[in-house]
Amino acid sequence: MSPTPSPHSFAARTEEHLLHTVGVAPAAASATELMHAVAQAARAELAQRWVQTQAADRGARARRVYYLSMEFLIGRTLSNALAALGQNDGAAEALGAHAKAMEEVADHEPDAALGNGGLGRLAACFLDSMASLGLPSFGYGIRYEYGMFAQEIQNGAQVEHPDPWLADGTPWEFPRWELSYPVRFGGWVEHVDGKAVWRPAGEVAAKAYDLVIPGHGTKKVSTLRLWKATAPAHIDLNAFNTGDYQRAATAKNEYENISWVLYPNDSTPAGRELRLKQEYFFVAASIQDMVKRHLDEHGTLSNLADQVAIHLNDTHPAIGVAELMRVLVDEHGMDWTPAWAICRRTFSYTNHTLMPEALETWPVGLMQHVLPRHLEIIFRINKEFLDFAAQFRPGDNGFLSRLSLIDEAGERRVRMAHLSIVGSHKVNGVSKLHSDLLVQTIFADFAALWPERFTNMTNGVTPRRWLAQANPGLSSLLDRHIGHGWRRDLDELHKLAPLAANPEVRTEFMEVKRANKARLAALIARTTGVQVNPDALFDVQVKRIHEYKRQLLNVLHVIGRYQAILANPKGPDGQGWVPRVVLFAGKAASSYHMAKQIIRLIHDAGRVINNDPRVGDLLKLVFIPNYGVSVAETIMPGADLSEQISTAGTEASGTGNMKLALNGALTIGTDDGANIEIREAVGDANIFIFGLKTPEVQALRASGYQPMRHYEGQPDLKAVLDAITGGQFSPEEPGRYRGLVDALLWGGDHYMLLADYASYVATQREVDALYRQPAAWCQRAIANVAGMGVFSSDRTIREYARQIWRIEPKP
Ligand code: 26V
Repeated sequence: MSPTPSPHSFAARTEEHLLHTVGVAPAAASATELMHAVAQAARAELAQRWVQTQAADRGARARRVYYLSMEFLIGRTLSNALAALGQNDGAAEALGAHAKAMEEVADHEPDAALGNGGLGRLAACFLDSMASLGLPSFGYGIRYEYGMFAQEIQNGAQVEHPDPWLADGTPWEFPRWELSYPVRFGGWVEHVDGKAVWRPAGEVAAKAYDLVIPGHGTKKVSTLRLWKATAPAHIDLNAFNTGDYQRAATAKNEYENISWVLYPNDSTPAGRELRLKQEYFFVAASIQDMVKRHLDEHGTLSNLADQVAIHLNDTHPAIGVAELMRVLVDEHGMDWTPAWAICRRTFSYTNHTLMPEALETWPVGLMQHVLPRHLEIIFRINKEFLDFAAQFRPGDNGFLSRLSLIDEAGERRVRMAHLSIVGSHKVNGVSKLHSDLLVQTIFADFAALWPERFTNMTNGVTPRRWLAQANPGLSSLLDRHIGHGWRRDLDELHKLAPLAANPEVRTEFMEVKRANKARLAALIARTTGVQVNPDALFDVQVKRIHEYKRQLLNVLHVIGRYQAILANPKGPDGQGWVPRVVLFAGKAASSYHMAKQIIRLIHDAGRVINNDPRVGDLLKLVFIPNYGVSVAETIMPGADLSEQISTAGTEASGTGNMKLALNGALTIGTDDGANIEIREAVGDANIFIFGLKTPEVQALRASGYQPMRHYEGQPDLKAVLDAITGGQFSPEEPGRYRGLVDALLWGGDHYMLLADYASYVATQREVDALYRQPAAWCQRAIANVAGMGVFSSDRTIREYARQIWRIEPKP
């Protein structure tokens, strides 16, 4: 036991909270109870910072940005909060008194997994940067009762379980009891004296819960305000008293289910009516909240666009364009034309994917049923827009029907991306390539009308979570050699570049990587039961499972390597095989059969390879279940090789590619998304780029791609596919992967795995050759870290702030 902490110290306050807030005898506190007590001590300081930030922003009559997003993948809060508050030592002192380490205690906090993948985690990194840059800002979203599903693997297959992350309460949220807004649905619209009057059929209350997002190196914070749906009426007591419990709860559930679940699907707009209600629910509450704040501070809405920037994180909140028009025109009596000018100056929109199936459209009939007044507003916006567009290409009906907010082919549908573009003053993609492709392909007609509206903001990641918190070993190396400044100015990493030639620095760097790999190996053993050798090359592909991301291409290489090891134990060039651990993690959308089959194949192939005594440590294939922010924090620092192998032109940006390179992994990747900019930043010699480039993919597709030619012309590839279809990895069900392989051979191989296979395998050989030279590998790994400064989300947010939101970040 350490000495008693001084009475007002962080440790003393933690001790107080154990007794008074958690309500346990301090000497008997468990790790979970300690986690709550430390969190309470931190919470008090966060509350102070929140109050001060609000007062300062209000006093300065600050222009604010409101970031609307259906997803915020925050992960855990404790370690990040302690670092931001400068209380790491205080917490260590508090826990030391109970003979507990921070890591153990922090592990007891559940992840706030309020997102599917890249888009949601980007929103979380952005909040961290907005807070750290002192940007007056709010994130607005939904307080899902159940976050992203928990993934379990049963017999090699994904099984989904609910994620009741709030079941035991969270120490981090601040319920704002007085903040509740009505959100209305359905009904009809009456037109009285030229004025529209919406007669809704139902109403639900949106209640605010705040999470305080602390800035680093500043006392400023940002706010993540999440809305919970509450029914207007309580349970029906009459029904209850007659024993009809189901009916008693019907009305309550019908409304409250709006904030129950995060749709675990990023490939199809799922859930239909409920999903549309979710989108409108959080947007309507958020806009009421901003309008109220604006009126409190300014007394008029005429200057709204001068004080407010609203950002649409993808099209999910696009209904906000129609909602703001409704509020200004119907509720505040503004004329249509000035209201539209305000809207256009207020909104901006980011697109995050070119995948056609993820571009949201809503059937006109459904919109009419759920939001009849908004549909009228959308029709009027569309009419005025098409009248305007017609002046540019008179008589070109194809042009107009492609631009229209309504897709008239088949069942009429509202195109939410078109609404977002027309209602915004800026539209951006998330990497240079992606932004170029947007204006060349899906938004080409809009770009012809309004070229100046389209721009690029390459994604970034927060160095506080993805380096300082996730990789304490590398952080301390950096602190010793280049100082502490990189946390708030990631460009400082440049100072590391010359040190790559210094053998002592290289040795230190390799020791850090080795320790991180040992930590990752322990996680692999704990979660999969497979023992791996930390000295093997750790080859990592972690991300949502999707055909375009081509986890299957990676598996084909692994199986090809397995066959080659058996055929040629001395290695391809007689120098033996470089031992490899190939690691996957990621979730498949619950309805996405192909993605689930890929997970199954990884497990089936892994079982065979990992148990083959002829292979031993030379090759291991593992899948860590339930990928999420916290798992990623252990994986990123332990990777040697980062797999970023999407078909060129399909991955909008990627951000895992940035996290891995920042932690010293070398990338093997295609010329896609942000990989291209990573290559520019770290230099051609420090990255492995392979495969078809975007124009080549386009040309091959246009000229008639024939995957069968690759199968027939490449015996090694044929052997791999034959082994899979022959049931070598699924002897109990030999036909299990027929569909997967048929999609390649007979289904057109849409993502061109077979076209890139030879180039991929050849490049993997180059990876092996370099890994055999530890000093040369290490030098390149260090060059990767040194070049990653530009991928800080602070840089991204500065660009958004200056070029889109027109808010100067405070130093
Ligand atoms: C679509 C839908 C449709 C309805 C059901 C729920 C849902 C959830 C997400 C999506 C779109 C997913 C788009 C996405 O996550 N894109 C990723 O965004 C990252 C951040 O910009 C980027 O790095 C990745 O390349 C991109 O795939």
